[in-house]
Amino acid sequence: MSGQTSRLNSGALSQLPLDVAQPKYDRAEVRTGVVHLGLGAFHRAHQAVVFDDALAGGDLRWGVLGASLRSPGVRDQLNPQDGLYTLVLRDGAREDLRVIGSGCGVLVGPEDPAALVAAMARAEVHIVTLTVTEKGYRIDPASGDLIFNDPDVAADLTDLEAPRTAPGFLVAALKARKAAGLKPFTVISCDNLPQNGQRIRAAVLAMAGRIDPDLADWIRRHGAFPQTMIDRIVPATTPDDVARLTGRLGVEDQGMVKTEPFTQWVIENHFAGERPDFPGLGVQLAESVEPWENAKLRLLNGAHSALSYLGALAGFEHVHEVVGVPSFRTYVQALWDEVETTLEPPPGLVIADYRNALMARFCNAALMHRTRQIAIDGSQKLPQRLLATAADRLAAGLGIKATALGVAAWMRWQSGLTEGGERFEVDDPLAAETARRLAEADNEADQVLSLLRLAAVFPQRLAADDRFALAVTDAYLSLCRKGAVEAAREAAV
Ligand code: CS2
Repeated sequence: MSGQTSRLNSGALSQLPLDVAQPKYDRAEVRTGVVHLGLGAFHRAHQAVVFDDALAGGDLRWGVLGASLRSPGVRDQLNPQDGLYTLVLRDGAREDLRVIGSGCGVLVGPEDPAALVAAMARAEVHIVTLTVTEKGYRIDPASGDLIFNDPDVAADLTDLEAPRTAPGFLVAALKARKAAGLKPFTVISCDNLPQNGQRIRAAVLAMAGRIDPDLADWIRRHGAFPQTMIDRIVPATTPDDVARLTGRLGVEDQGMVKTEPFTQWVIENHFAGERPDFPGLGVQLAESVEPWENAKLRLLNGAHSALSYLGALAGFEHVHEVVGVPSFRTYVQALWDEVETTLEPPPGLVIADYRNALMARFCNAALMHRTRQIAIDGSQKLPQRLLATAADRLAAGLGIKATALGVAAWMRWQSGLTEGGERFEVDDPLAAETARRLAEADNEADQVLSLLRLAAVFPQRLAADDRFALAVTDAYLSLCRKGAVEAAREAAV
């Protein structure tokens, strides 16, 4: 990126083009009511915007202190910009720009873990939100249990002064709050995990229970871990995006995020203390989030994953290109038909409309959403996105042809080779293990059986179901012999 152009910061706001929206509230008066763990693009394009709306509405309690639990990259993007960055909304030819001002600084967990714990323990913090990706929870995807033999979890259990994991930071900060006579903060998981609130609660209680049973008891009685459904498509920012925005702004914004107009957040109505006026900010509070979550994880994310593996195997780089291929488009409808029988839609959700809207979102060419971005960490994503549908359908005696192809496409992706012969690195915590299993198997059918024995991915009951093994094997053989486009066509018949 150019060192010539100056950066977006508070001083540059007055010179921005008039069609760029920007914070109208007094940023100097903003308090830090929220700490966010895992400050990626998704948070900046979603929750940070809601808190920015709260500030714009005059409630200045909801500034966000962001934390990276890994690298300092995002701190170096945002701190020199006084926390400011541009939200770029793209839909076809339309592009709307808005500078978001809710960020109150960025800390890097590994550099100074105690500083982050102290920040989370401050009385003015009422909410801790998380987007640490599925694997950041240190939970076994198949069982939902905290992985006690994960080296970082083990380190947190022996030395909570310098936590390394998301559950570790939460436990350390809750411990400090208890000692200071404060209430717990509300923990809001914003990752695409099933029952995300219950899962992070279970991980926190499991860790706290080993460290200090009284603390675990206090968290159990006073803590709140509402379940959420969270939705907005946020492709990774590219250097081209930054260059294009620099052209519009006249200053360089290294923290920009690009996204679609659609956004949705449903939160279980259960808080430990204060919260912003979520309903007034367009956030739905619900007594039960599960029906929303299942619909979103299985329809949107399930289709996203299946389309990404199939499309990327066939050499398509972006989601809108994949759904431009007739057989992939028909395949998604077949997948959604399968999913639909497993859902109990909540009041206010009409599945037919939801499907139409999803297809339109997938077709948004201006997003340039890369299939390989979605393909990351499939072993963590498969259970909630595709396997849950398969299990429910089989329990009801129904077929799973389209769902099985999504699972088979993930297996095929683990080979690290596209249909065009291009080698790529499989970005998945189980990549080494899946590569070994694929290499050691005698034939293609054995490859499937060997991968089905991955207990961290496939619940035992499903792996042991012959109907499941057969459907996935058929789909896998069809993929190997005929390629993704033809396999998708067959799966939709
Ligand atoms: C995507 C999600 O990368 C992925 O795995 O499926 O990030 C998806 O874009 C969001 O969940 C949409 O809300």
